Amino acid sequence: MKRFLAIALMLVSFGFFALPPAPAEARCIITGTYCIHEHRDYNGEACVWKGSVPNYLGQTSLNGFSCNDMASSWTNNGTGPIRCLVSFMHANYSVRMWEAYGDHMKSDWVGDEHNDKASSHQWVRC
Ligand SMILES: [Ca+2]
Repeated sequence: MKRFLAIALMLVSFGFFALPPAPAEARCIITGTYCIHEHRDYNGEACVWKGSVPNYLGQTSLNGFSCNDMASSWTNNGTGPIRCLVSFMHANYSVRMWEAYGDHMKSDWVGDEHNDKASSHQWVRC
């Protein structure tokens, strides 16, 4: 038993039983923000944005990441009458891809056609 405890303590100290990191979604709960996630299912790095962003390139989001041509899933936490959102393939709101509205305020996968392409988004009146 002592040997088992010693081994267990050693494994704990090496981080074998550490909890996995929280999914990126957990960071995307701030009211009034839009999050794009690097991978499917809200995983990987995330960019948290407030307001419309005409060009992700060279822009640092609220949490310090840049996410041009990186979005694979997204979460919209918008509120108020301008809580809906349109995502675009290119800068300056060019070529619509997906929309956040009504009950469709998050997506765990943008689809092959739209993966890693988002470059701007615009908040719109619902
Ligand atoms: Ca793009």
